[in-house]
Amino acid sequence: AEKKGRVEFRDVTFKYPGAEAPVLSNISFTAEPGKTLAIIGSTGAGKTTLVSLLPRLYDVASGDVLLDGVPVTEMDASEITSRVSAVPQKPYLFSGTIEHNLRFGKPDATDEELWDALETAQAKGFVEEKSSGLNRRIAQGGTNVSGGQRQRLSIARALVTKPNVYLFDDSFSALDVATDARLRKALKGKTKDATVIIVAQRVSTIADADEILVLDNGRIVDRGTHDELLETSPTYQEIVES
Ligand code: DCP
Ligand code: MG
Repeated sequence: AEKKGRVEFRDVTFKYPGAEAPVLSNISFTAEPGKTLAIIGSTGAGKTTLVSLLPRLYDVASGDVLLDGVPVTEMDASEITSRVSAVPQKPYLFSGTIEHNLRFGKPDATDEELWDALETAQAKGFVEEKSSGLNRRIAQGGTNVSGGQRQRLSIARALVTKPNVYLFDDSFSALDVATDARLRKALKGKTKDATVIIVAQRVSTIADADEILVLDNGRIVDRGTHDELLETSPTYQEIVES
């Protein structure tokens, strides 16, 4: 069967409600199933805004965001949620058990699926270390787990839903470089048929992406693979050296 999850932005411009200037201008790109698209750029460049347009946290001012050729503005919320899993830059956990948090997007997931997702997200050891396991309680806002653990549980939650598209907004930044690398390797095996879009701060996180978009001030200023950008993009070189 044909793989699903092709994401296309066509000349997208976006302004926050009430703002004068657009924070995104003329954004066009395609992300294909089985591939990883990365987005990098300085703080305030518009990365989070860009990835929030696919799950329709906001709608575009002009242009189109399409999922498998259909504008997301024509899809209902439940279809988008079942097909697109977003791990937000500031992941949230609910007060309740780890199990409750993981099953959020797929209530009928089996325990095996939950453990499998935890293993990929490098969070299995953390859950196993207490005898309460999946029944361990998370405080409201996830305040009784560390930032890195919150990120990994949030990644596991996204994996449980088995979507067509994964959006990771700076999801690996709280992890040490070795855990980041292990997690992304495990992730690769589990997301082979899906479209993966990764927003990152660290070049090491995205160096192996199929395509990298360099975002600056709401515009895509350069695009290519890591090796291509090292040759052609002063903005990318600056990020590499920072
Ligand atoms: N912005 C806004 N209103 C919001 C969110 C953001 O006016 N609710 C503005 C702040 C920035 C611009 O939009 O000028 C882009 O913000 P992003 O959060 O999209 O930027 P990044 O995700 O690239 O920044 P960071 O790397 O800090 O996460
Ligand atoms: Mg951001």
